[in-house]
Amino acid sequence: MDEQFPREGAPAVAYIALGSNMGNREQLLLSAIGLIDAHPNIAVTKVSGMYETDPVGYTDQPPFLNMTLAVQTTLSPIMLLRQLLAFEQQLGRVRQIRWGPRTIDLDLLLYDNVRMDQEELTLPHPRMMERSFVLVPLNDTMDQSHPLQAEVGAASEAALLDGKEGITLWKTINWRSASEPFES
Ligand code: X6L
Ligand code: MG
Ligand code: MG
Repeated sequence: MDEQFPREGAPAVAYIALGSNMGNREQLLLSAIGLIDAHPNIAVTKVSGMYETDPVGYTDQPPFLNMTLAVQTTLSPIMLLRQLLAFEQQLGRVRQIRWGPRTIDLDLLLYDNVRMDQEELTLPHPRMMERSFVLVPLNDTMDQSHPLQAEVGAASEAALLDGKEGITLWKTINWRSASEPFES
């Protein structure tokens, strides 16, 4: 089987979290969206707002811009993950300190209703429900019909309301895909 085209039938819907806190953060996020959408087997269907967020984990670093995308893809979860890591490399990511500053971070959050726990990839992302900088943008892009939508919506509302999470809307962007989403 061709590794690049492992699926039959309708494309999967996946959600990807983006983060940057080095260099021209906004341009890096826009370049990442461009690379992702230009891939022949991935189409960006929704783009969240861009949020400026206080760093968590390792807090002595500059603020992040975070956002999320909804995509359609015919790649398998593992092939999508590997492609995201390749895009990080193309955008100059150098892994230095754990949880330290990065030009671009691309995390696979959800892939259809797939649950898996492998060394290379765990789905859903095991820590997404604890991270407001993921949940707030994710809520912008998640379908009403998604099984996690209510939970993500409530957590995101709480995070924005109490204001202690250090998340502010930076800007909203209009995304017009260069390619049509796949037929479904
Ligand atoms: C205790 C221990 C509490 C560790 C939190 C949380 C560690 C998140 C790592 C943690 C802990 C992470 C981003 C970030 C990072 C980002 C913002 C991580 C990995 N990435 N902060 N910190 N946005 N705002 O994308 O997510 S490092
Ligand atoms: Mg991350
Ligand atoms: Mg990552």
